[in-house]
Amino acid sequence: MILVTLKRAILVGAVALCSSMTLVNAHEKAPMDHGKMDHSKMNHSSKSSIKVHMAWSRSLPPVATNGAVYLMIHNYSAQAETLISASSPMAKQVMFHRNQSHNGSIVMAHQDNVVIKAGGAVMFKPGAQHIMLMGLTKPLVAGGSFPMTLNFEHEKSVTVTVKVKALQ
Ligand SMILES: [Cu+2]
Repeated sequence: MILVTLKRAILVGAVALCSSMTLVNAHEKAPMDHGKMDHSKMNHSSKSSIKVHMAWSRSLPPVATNGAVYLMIHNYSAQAETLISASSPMAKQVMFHRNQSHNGSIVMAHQDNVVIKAGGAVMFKPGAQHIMLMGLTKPLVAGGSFPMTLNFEHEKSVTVTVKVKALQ
């Protein structure tokens, strides 16, 4: 399972905090043992947290011009988060789509953004909400993978590895 979190960003913050603490304690005889600091508690006190996992894409014939990415976004923060854009070297443009019924047929409707409720999650899955790779730059080959960056309104961007799976 792919689990990409904002741990790195949180870690940077924690390191910065440790550095300032080191400065504060520099003149004391017994400097604080940073190894004993509970960094997990600091993570939980973080204002917001976005986790993206299970990112995958379906392999397609080389003639395919567009593809789709499916994944799940969890919002562990106390405020709603909005996914505002996404990008990947795999496509010229990345869009958010929702399948809608229109005059008796299913069409893909473009979404400018996707809101993830506080404490909620949004799932992009086949036949429903999905992330569209418009203008593939390379074929989607089973067994391969590629990066995708998700940009949020409040949180820092999250880059996930998308695994390409064969159609079953
Ligand atoms: Cu689509």
